Amino acid sequence: MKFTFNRCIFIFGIALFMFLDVTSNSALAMKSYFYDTNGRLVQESALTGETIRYSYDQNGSLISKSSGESFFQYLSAFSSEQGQSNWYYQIWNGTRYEDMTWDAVESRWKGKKDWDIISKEWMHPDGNDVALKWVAPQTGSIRITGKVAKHPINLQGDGVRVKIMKNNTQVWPASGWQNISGNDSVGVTPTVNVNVTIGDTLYFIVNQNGNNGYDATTWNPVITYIEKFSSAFSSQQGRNNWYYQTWSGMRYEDMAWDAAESRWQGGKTWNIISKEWMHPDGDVALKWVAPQTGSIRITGKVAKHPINLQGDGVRVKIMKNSAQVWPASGWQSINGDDSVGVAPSINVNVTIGDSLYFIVNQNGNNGYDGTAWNPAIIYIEKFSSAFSTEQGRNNWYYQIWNGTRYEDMTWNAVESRWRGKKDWDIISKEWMHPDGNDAALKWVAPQTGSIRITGKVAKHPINLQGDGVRVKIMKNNTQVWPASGWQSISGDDAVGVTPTVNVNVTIGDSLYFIVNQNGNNGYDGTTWNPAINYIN
Ligand SMILES: [Ca+2]
Ligand SMILES: [Ca+2]
Ligand SMILES: [Ca+2]
Repeated sequence: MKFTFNRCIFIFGIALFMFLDVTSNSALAMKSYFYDTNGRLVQESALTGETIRYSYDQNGSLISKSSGESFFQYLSAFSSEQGQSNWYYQIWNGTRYEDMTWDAVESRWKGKKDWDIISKEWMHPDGNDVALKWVAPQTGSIRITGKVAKHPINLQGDGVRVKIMKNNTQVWPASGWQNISGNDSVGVTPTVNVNVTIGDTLYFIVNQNGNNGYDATTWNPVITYIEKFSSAFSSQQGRNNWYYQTWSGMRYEDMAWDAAESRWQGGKTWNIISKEWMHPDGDVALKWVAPQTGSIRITGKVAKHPINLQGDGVRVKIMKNSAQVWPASGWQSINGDDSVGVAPSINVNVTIGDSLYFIVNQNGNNGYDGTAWNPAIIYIEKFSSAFSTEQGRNNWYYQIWNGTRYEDMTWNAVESRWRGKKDWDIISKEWMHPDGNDAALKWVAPQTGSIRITGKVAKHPINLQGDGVRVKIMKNNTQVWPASGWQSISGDDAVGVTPTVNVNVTIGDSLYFIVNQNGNNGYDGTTWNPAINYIN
């Protein structure tokens, strides 16, 4: 059903509009809105990829609004701007990637040679390979899908060869090229899972094979962040970083895949983990192994399954390795008839290889103990993912610098933003504004190591006037970017700059992302979305 629905959208096309969301006081959220041909909103995506999907019945009535996984699709993101929605249009000349240029007359991208082309519907190589590039806006695990095939009006010639790279490493096929023969309109659909760090680059490359006659190729890559367990569920242990286990009281043991029932089966009859529910016969445990070091947020409701609302209930907890992380101690009880359940929201620092266990215990007996638990895990180094109403939450603080010292701002619940001493000392999720005082985002290192700081800073699109701002990054009392003085951002600079800085930090070190008003404070709304990742 979902497939059919999506397919309709793809066939008839999606109109993409970007505008400023002014529906709330906090305002100013840059989002992309996707509509179907009937003008119904079908997807709402923040620049980080955080996505809400809307579904409708045949009468056009809204039937669901759900937080989807962060989701990036080339076809709906196609743009006349390099980098828009994280996509770039390039050629590979055998030595390096080069940006294509937009051909406004033909509404498509062109490279150095006549038939180096990327349009919304097809790619065409010409000696040079053509490459669709996608840059990861956040750290996490992704799944890459999307069919590649010859274009229906070019079903001749000696075909093309395709592959997917992550930075300089090939991720699909295992080696060499995937051949697509000249008349192959069916093509192939890769399914590849890859861990990415913010800033990592994927390339979807088409090579002409032999000659370039009739080489138009359709490729619609789809990239989905799969931190949510239900999106990552698999019939293989360890796939997407998830494992399916039982806990004997002494040790964890892998379950076995039951192909007939499409679920995991432990040693006892009712030790079961399916995509929709877990059932203990003793304890069952979902295990997630951190693919990289960083700070994560764990959410996701746990409740009794709707068809098992009887019995003496279950008990649940979350462990990191052998230390309990939720609840504070003991177990969280879920009553037999509790279909509402509880939704933990926990922030934890992990080192690559750390294990999280989501454990369900049968409590009393195991009658009717089917339990629905859909843990979601996201890395929260990116400020926009970590923004909070609490100082220090997710390691971020909201401050002013008054020329002498840093002072905490206070949360304004009405406006959903942080406020300092003066009227325009403001930090919201989407923008910062100085007012005599500098506005300062502070991040405190949760562990010792080497980090990379990235994330664009620019004037906010609705404040493109005035004498601009000045920005810098400090580590404790030492400036780390720019080399000295300030980085100026002129009043109308919506493009801005993206620092890339590597710094060693010791646990407890503070980084400050500082915006100074420069001259006066008129129109000084500034977007800055720092991303911090441990790189060791
Ligand atoms: Ca060819
Ligand atoms: Ca029970
Ligand atoms: Ca100014």
